[in-house]
Amino acid sequence: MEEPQEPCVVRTTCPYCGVGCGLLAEVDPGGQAIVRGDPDHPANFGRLCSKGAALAETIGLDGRLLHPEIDGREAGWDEALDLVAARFSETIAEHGPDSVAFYVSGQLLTEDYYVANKLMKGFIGSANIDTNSRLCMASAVAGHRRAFGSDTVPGTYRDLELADLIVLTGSNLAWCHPVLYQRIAEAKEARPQMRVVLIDPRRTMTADIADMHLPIRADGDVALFSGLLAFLAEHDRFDSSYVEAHTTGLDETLTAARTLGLEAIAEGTGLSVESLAAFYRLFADTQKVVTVYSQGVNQSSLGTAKVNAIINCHLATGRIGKPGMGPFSVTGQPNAMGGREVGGLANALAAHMEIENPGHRDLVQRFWRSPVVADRPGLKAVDMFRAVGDGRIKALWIMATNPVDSMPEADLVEEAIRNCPFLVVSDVVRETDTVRHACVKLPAAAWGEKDGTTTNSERRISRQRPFLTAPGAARPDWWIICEVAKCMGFAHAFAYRSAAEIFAEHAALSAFENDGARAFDIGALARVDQQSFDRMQPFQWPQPKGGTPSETRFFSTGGFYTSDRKARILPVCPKPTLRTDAAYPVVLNTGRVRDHWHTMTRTAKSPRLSQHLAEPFAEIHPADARRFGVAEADIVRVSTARSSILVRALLSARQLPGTVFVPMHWTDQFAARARVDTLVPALTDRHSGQPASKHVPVSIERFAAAKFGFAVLRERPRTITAAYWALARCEGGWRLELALAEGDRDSLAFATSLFDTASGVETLSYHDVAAGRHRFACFDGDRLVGALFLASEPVAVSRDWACEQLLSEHTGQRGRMAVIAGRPGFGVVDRGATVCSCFGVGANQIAAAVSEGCMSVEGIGETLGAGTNCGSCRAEIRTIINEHRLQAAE
Ligand SMILES: Nc1nc2c(c(=O)[nH]1)N[C@H]1C(S)=C(S)[C@@H](COP(=O)(O)OP(=O)(O)OC[C@H]3O[C@@H](n4cnc5c(=O)[nH]c(N)nc54)[C@H](O)[C@@H]3O)O[C@H]1N2
Ligand SMILES: Nc1nc2c(c(=O)[nH]1)N[C@H]1C(S)=C(S)[C@@H](COP(=O)(O)OP(=O)(O)OC[C@H]3O[C@@H](n4cnc5c(=O)[nH]c(N)nc54)[C@H](O)[C@@H]3O)O[C@H]1N2
Ligand code: SF4
Ligand SMILES: [Mo]
Repeated sequence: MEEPQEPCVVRTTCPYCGVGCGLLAEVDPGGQAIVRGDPDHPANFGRLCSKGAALAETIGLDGRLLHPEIDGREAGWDEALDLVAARFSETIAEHGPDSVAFYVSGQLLTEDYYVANKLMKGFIGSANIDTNSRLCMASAVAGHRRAFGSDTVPGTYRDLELADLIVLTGSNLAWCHPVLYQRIAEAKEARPQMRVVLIDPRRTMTADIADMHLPIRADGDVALFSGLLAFLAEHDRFDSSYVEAHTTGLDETLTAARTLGLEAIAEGTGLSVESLAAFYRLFADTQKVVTVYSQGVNQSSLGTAKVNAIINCHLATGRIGKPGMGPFSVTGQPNAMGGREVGGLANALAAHMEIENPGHRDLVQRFWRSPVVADRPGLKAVDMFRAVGDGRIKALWIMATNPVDSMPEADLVEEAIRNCPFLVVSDVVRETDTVRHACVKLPAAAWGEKDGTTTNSERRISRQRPFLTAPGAARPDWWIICEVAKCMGFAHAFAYRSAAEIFAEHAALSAFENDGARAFDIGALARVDQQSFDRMQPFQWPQPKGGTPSETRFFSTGGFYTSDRKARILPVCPKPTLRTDAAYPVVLNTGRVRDHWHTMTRTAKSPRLSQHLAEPFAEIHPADARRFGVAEADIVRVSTARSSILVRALLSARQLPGTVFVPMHWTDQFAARARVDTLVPALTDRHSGQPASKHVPVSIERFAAAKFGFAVLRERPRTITAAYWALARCEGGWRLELALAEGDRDSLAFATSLFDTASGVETLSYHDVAAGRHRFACFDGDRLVGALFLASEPVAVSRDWACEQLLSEHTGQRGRMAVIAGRPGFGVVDRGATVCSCFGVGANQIAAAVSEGCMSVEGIGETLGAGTNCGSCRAEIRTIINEHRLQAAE
């Protein structure tokens, strides 16, 4: 398991998604960070996606929280730690352990997570520690535990390459797990007989590799997979010896599933009887099937039922834990899985043990030598913030998550933490919608500076290693937590000197009195010291004492972690809870875009990543747009009774009629009013407590903009007084999309408020009053300070070209007037919206190459370079080629 490192090049792991790609990171002699894919890492074998490839652009210190702050003033660590410990201790002394809480994150490293959980459950004595994984993986965890008796992902990434059929349901793999998508795409190219089915209400970019796309109605999955179980029975596809030996519950489950006829399933899913039958036949006739699922499954009030409906089909056919077969929950965050291992959820203990189990509590307490162990589950995220809101929780510590933007009922969450008597936030960024409310801000070390481990979707534990020094007073999260624990009087149990020592303890606990009773066992690492920790190679669990590293799968021959060692096939109820009505007739679906990560605290630092989709939007089917009087590029208001947001309308036939899609990413830091979670009610799954973030009844209406605008600016504007705005970084400065409401300032006043027109700045302007067009450009010598284009209709100026003007020299009147003209000069091509972030290739360039006869993704790669680095844009390139073909055929 040991291998020497190349000098100066550090082997580490990507801090974004749960694929867990290995990276090679270094700082070149000029001080520039360089990040590449690690060719030897078994998750990616050198591949990267656009986000991983742009990591070096996101590690700058602008916006970093560099020192502890108390009530807005800079403080030393001693003062900050003493205060946090004192306020938590006082609150506990006065109101009991359940009056305090931690809200943590799948973006913590395992070692950070382990000590946070140990402090809360074993020393404070409450289980009020929950994590943003509640919004992400909780339904998968609950489904696994119900079916397998443990939270165990049976398969491996290799299964995705070995399968003959991959069913992707509720997963936009092309954008959210791009390297897994690339691995499947390559496997399919090598073995064209491999089939891919995509089940998603939207025709996402993932459809590019799908042989069949089933545009399922919101929450139709339970009915779909129940129908599949009945079909498999009818066509005699069950593996009766597996079912007999290793499962219980098939008969009842089948009886329940059979109550639904194909017609009713068609009704519940919105799919035709023919396409249902085609999918069922394909599944029935293919032995090697992997069903991959993600947030379209988990984030639902039926999330756990969906997970069990999927697992039922795999158990009944014995297609589990064998090469190329199994249900496969892909994790979102880099360490979602590690958090589950340490028991970071409020209803778990540590090392996959159960809080309700007295034997487990006793074991953990003896191992920790702790005064208490929480003896009942704590509050899950939604309930936790409610308890903050009504004053039951009086001291809250948030680490590595931004709940003011990512929790449902986000305005209530903000209100709750604003009024919380004592709020501590550990973050790497100084100003987020959450950090701004903290009494105490604690500066955490960021990716590149941190040392520890993460576990990816295939149970592979990899090292994150530092290659940069932590700036200012920033410290690793584990250190911060341990120092607070020491100040609270628990020094003996938190005296770790390194992440390696914490990891060794975590490994030892996983093996402690285990003897095969618990799936999670990494006892082989229990004696890891600093040297072997530093050399640790990525490995999959389990890795019990004495084991040698190998590829591991679970359950091919049973061995479940239930009392009788059998899996549970479980009846599921397909009744959707979603109700649209006349006032809120459209289903809002939320999720991710290719080049942004969650609340954009890191990806928004990269100009490259900010160009792909530079403002918040609602994807609307053209028929709905007609129905609601919305035109392309209008601003639309999306509303519930609770709140409303303003976003750009993108008309798209990829959207199912009656639904809109809005990304989760835009916050108050980057847009006027686009926090989509202010619309989402806190409706949760009854087993998992996971909120239904994908299905919200809403209304949409056109926002009557008095003026539309676009601006480029060298400096970030201090205030923007427009009803709609969205800021994004570009090379050389910022780009700003705008819409002014009737009654907002007039054009000139608005332009003046936007630019810092210090003395010496020359302003050119152009006005066509009749047409309602106004343009302003401010120059400082030869350099553009900013340009603003206002019009009565959506501004048609080339964004890409306008951004470039910030970098160009503008000599003479002619050069400056070209900016005011708002378009490239003669002979200069407008590249159009960025498609390939790596090489900055735009849609217009690709379309031009296609018109010149370049009809393949490879051809575009050869001509323009696009798609040849990380490959994340290959599906979009293919779409442009196909659209061109269609147009040519019309
Ligand atoms: N670029 C990027 N990648 C990321 C992230 C990111 O922020 N940006 N975040 C990471 C994290 S933490 C996570 S959890 C993952 C999430 O990864 P995914 O789950 O793949 O991403 P989402 O966009 O949230 O949702 C997936 C799809 O579910 C579909 N869906 C909605 N409702 C239903 C339904 O009822 N049934 C079915 N079958 N489908 C439905 C949506 O239309 C959407 O296309 O991504 C990870 N990777
Ligand atoms: N409507 C809707 N809502 C959703 C979702 C959805 O699909 N739709 N998805 C949900 C899902 S799956 C998820 S995972 C969540 C994600 O939501 P969040 O976790 O709230 O989003 P992030 O932007 O990843 O927040 C991470 C924070 O941690 C900080 N940070 C980064 N690294 C470190 C570190 O090393 N230490 C510390 N202390 N801080 C650090 C970042 O600056 C940032 O402020 O959103 C959920 N909310
Ligand atoms: S797929 Fe992309 S975001 Fe995910 S781990 Fe790999 S490089 Fe990072
Ligand atoms: Mo997630």
